[in-house]
Amino acid sequence: MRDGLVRQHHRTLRLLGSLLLVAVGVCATGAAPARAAAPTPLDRVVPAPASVTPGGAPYRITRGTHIRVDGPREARQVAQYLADILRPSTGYRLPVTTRGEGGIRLALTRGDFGAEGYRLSSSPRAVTISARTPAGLFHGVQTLRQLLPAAVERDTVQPGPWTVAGGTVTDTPRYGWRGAMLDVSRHFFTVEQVKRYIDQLALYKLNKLHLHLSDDQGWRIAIDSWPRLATYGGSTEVGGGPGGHYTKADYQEIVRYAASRHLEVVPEIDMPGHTNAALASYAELNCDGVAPPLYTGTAVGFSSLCVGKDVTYDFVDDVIRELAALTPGRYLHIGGDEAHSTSHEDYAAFMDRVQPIVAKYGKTVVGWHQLTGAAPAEGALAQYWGLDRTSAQEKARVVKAAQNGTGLVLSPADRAYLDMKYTEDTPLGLSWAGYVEVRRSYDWDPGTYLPGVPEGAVKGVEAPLWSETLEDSGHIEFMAFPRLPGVAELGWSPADTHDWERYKVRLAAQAERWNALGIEWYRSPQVPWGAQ
Ligand code: TNX
Repeated sequence: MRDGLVRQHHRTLRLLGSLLLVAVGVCATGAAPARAAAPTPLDRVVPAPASVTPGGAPYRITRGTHIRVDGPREARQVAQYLADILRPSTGYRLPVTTRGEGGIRLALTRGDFGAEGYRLSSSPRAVTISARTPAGLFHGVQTLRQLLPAAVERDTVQPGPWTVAGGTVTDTPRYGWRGAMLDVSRHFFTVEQVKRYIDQLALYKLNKLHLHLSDDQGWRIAIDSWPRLATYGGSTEVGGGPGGHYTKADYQEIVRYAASRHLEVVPEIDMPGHTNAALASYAELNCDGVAPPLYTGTAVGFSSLCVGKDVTYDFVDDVIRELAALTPGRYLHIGGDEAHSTSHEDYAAFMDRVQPIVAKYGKTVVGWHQLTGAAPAEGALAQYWGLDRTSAQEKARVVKAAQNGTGLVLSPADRAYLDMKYTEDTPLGLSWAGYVEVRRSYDWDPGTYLPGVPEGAVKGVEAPLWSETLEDSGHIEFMAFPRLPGVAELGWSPADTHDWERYKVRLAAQAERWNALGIEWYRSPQVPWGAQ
């Protein structure tokens, strides 16, 4: 009976060539499995959208669907990115066009969407994503992805149907800084591995990729004026493996790829501590003029640039100049944490000389929150990585700096550190900040986390992933999933959507997508995963 129907449609097709698109739509409808799953509800998205109005019949992607886009190259690139996701699994051509009615439409408009917001409306005729910027279109595309069945993420043809529930999502982020940090120093990760993580960050609407490019165990970026930093300082890693470094072309490839996913790269050169790799590469950077050996352990806080030597600032100037020239983004992170072998006076003096160098090369300083113990430059951001047990005095310094205009990025270690073990049984990760299960990493509010911090001082959140114990993409993913989407939601979603009971259900629904994408993840008992 169904075969007969299909044959009949095929005859119709041949007869009515000019109505090809319409006929294929009907044909696909007729051939759909009788018990097609209900489309994903519009609010089953992570991060939770700001506003959802369900209603009306769904939209279905068919063989005849086209992706219409008008506007600049960046907007067309978003359409192309969407096509690249949809084509392998649907098996449809999905041409990207500049005209035509219906279908999937990406439209740059003047609306009140903010710099990264969008509106997605879905009806039987069309799915339209409107935004003021290509970034907004891109985030809208991530929502569209999550509204389609998880099988859309596979790279072979899947049965469908490809239905999007009817209604409207209107969405805009709570914070402008929604970051993830990857430590490529303790273990080196290749450009391909970094790109894979970038794709995963994009799925949850993160917009900053902070790369921790140097530490005691390895210097990972080529600096022409100090070539041994990379060739020698980058030649090992924790455990004694071969390490590695990015050439300038590699780094630019990461920057370019991140930009194509609307993420800004924030490079970090950690100083004055965490610098053994540099000190080992150039004897003159040491106060005693003697280069220490390369370091492959995991202790912290034993190294320092020589604050009293002028050559130190020539070195910093060269590194920042070359790195700033490679970095189109606004920020440059100068680390500044755990400088335990630098006196307070030296630390403050060092930061007083280094911050103007960052400004000289057109960048804005970001530092770990110890920077608030010195004098943060005008406009600088401090990244808070304290935890519940951090001393009241240290917290007060951070709060005071925020009251005086220093912006904060929140990465509390006992909430947002993706390298903390979930439980004592977690095979990877560290536990100095305690165990951080999925609920703990999600269940806090960046807006009220540090009492006394003025409302506008919180610029956003970031999930750091330190790599002392992590060696490959599977390791990265196992620690990031499922906590990363929770931190992303804290950065994106309005505070009034925050609800663990509802979040855990939305989170559980993501697992099928991770499986389709081949992402490793931790099956936390706190989340109702169902059959996944
Ligand atoms: C603290 S957080 C560090 C890193 C370690 C990390 C391990 C911070 C600014 N410093 O050097 O890798 O803990 O969790």
